[in-house]
Amino acid sequence: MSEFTFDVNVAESVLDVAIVGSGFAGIGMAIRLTQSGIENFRILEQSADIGGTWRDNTYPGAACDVPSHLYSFSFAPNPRWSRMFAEQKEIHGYLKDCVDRFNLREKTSFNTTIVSAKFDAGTNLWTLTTYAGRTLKARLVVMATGALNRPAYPDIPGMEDFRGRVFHTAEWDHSYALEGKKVAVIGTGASAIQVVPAIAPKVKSLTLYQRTPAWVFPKFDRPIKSLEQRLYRLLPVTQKLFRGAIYAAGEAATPLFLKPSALSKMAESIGRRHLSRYVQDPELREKLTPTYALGCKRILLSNDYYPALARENVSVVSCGVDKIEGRTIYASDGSKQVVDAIVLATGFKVPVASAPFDIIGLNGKVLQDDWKEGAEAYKGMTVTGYPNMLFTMGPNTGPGNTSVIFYIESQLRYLLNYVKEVLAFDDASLELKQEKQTSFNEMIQTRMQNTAWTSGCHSWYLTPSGKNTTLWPGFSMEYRLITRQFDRESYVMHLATSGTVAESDQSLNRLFEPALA
Ligand code: N01
Repeated sequence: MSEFTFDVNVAESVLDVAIVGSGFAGIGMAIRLTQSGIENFRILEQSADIGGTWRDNTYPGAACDVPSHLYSFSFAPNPRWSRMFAEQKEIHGYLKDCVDRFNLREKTSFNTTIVSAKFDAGTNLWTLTTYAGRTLKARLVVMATGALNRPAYPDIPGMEDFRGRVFHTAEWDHSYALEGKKVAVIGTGASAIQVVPAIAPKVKSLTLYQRTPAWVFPKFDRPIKSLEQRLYRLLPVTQKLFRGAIYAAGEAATPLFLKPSALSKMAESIGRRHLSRYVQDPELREKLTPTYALGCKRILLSNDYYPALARENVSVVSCGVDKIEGRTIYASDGSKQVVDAIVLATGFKVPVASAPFDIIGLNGKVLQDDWKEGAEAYKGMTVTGYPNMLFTMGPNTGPGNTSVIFYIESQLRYLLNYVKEVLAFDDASLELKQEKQTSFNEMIQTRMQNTAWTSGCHSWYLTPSGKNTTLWPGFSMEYRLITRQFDRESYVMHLATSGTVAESDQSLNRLFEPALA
């Protein structure tokens, strides 16, 4: 399939909205635009299929650690979830269903990798350039490129010359059979705790390289019975109520992250009990006991991770890897291990630390430069100097304790109103006032102080200088409330033909009578 699978004339005309990426955020935005009667948009997807992280992460055991009723769109509920915590295939299937249900496939250009976006203040248009060198113009761009989609490879001397197979969890090599093999897994994050139990029974031996142990809690997973599914289908309000209850439980846990406290100490004891229930060996138990505050790194849910580590064919090396020679891994504690394959469960390059491609805004401003010391945006969605460039899952909008879909939906509402304001004119752009971005980020970083996330551990939430540019430092409901209304007064409107429009004309909103509540 080639780039621009849509009519070439469309490529030559101007899109109202270009959506980059077809994961949850991109699909959600497309659905919201469709429901609002805005049809002149396209989704630009670099791969041959939709789905983002749920297309890419196919490693054995891949599943969601947020309950499915909450990890799905409130405006596209799925009464057929087969488990409380769905597996990757089912979530990918759900997204494909959404695409079909809202006829989005014909609006998607596959194999279309955007490599740059440049704003022209003379026309108020963005020009997007693809990897193949083609261009298209759009009035607004919605960046839905995902938070965690670029695998991070560890810089281990000798890894490139490893004489076995090595692959990242996000790029699983399904052609390679692990059965009977000696396997090393590097990393102990959310991906590792899923893949280790899935492969441990098949492999000859598994050595887990753990730099930092994780806090692991019980996962209340179970199959959802057909009777329950029928109830959700026939009486959708029951699923809504259940979703609400799951949301409320997650929200109630927010104080655990905002400040290490007596409550977090109590919660830590649940984690320690979970560990001692499955791991009898005191030496192994000690290795697996975290020494940093609960919540500093992502809290993980699993019922089979600790039992897998207690297996005879599994061993835990509690340090990093120094070097690899031939098929031998040398750990920093001096131990060595000969293996056939290495699984890198080493996480992702966090994109909010840099723009995913060249984004050039007003007066030649380059977003990568602006974000060199850590990304920042206003409400995680707009950035001064980059009018009509809209971010989903941008800086400081990641959840520490609830579903990312809740944050995405908050953003879709806000961004939809932004889009309507711009499209009410023929050639308008909305530029964020600098003081809004500055004061918003000062507030974020002030609130970030003394939270569990900045209490002293190494995590992908933080930039190398220790600034948290990824998470929202409060209750998710607060985020919902500040994104509920589009604050037009935070922006200055420029018309390409006649200059600046300082004040908002609220009546323009009526041009787009929302089809949604
Ligand atoms: O990655 P991570 P992940 N030598 O960055 C270790 C989402 N997700 O893919 O902790 C040795 O958490 C590193 O060690 P340390 C979710 O948001 C969601 O597991 O830095 N080790 C760490 O243990 C999650 O948070 C689901 O000391 C090295 C690990 O690699 C995010 O993705 C499922 C190393 C990386 O852990 C990332 O999770 C899976 C080195 N050189 C993922 N370099 C859901 O269920 C790194 N490490 C929704």
